[in-house]
Amino acid sequence: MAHRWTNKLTRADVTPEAVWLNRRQILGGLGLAGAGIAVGSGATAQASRAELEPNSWEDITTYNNFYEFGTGKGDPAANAHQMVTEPWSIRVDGLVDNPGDYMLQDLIGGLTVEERIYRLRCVEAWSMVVPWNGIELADILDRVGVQDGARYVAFETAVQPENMVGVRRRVMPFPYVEGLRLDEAMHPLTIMATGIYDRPIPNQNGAPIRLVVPWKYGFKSIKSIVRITLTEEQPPNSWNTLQPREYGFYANVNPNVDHPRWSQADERVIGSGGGGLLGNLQVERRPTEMFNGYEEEVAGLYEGMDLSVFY
Ligand SMILES: Nc1nc2c(c(=O)[nH]1)N[C@H]1C(S)=C(S)[C@@H](COP(=O)(O)O)O[C@H]1N2
Ligand SMILES: [Mo]
Repeated sequence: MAHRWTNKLTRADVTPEAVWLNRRQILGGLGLAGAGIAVGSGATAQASRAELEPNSWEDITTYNNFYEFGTGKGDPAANAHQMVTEPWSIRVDGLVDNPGDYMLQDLIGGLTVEERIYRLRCVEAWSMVVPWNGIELADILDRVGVQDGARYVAFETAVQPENMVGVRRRVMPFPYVEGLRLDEAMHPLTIMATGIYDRPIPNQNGAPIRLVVPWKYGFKSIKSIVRITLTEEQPPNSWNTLQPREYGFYANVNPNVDHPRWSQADERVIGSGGGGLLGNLQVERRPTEMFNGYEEEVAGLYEGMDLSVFY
């Protein structure tokens, strides 16, 4: 890769999880206990914000969208343990030099796993901050060899009807599919996550491997991927196919373009314990940022596109 990306959010932006991170050490500006964990100089300043906007392991793993397991926020945590994630193979096909059915480890083994602390902003106007562990998608694509003529990357989620109650109930068409333009897929912010909080990613969050594209609405970040296809034409994506008036292909986070049924100007912060309510959760609001706060890194990808319109 020409350049790797440097994190701006620190671990102090994430809910300190007792086992994993000692808040007093952060507040004291000290190092962290764990080997290989580095904390930037902004950590102390960020700590008070973290106390106002906590995101815990529990928030991240119990408030989910994963319609294969039902449409309720608690359904994935209740049902996703039924998904079989071992062995896991991923079909790589289309315009690649090395197509085939890869065992997961053969596809990602030896590639650099990094921690990426990203805000996840759902199109439903809530957000949380997640400390992912993952691999740059570009590293995987380089491994399989993208051919000239490929312009998009398509992704597909596993379908295990016997293990997925939402699939059996046909709550939407499955498999869930998504896609990125090749330059979006190759961007260093785009990762394939295999962990959270340095633990294997829980089933409800998309085990054993899912996409994370932090400047786009959460529905782009497709879970439990079993197929990656390099294409010349723009591939379909599930929510756009289902509701083209409401969900686009690009789906870049944009506070200035409202969803037809609600504002995107701000978002409810899961786990913030504020005065507002989201279902039975106490939440506060924060203003939504252009490209979810990653404008500096990604705006260049959309030069010449009219950002005041829905796409
Ligand atoms: N296969 C699949 N991937 C999916 C979804 C889904 O229903 N099925 N939901 C999407 C939506 S709308 C969001 S907001 C994120 C939620 O990720 P999380 O549960 O890890 O926070 O996953 C996305 N990926
Ligand atoms: Mo979402």
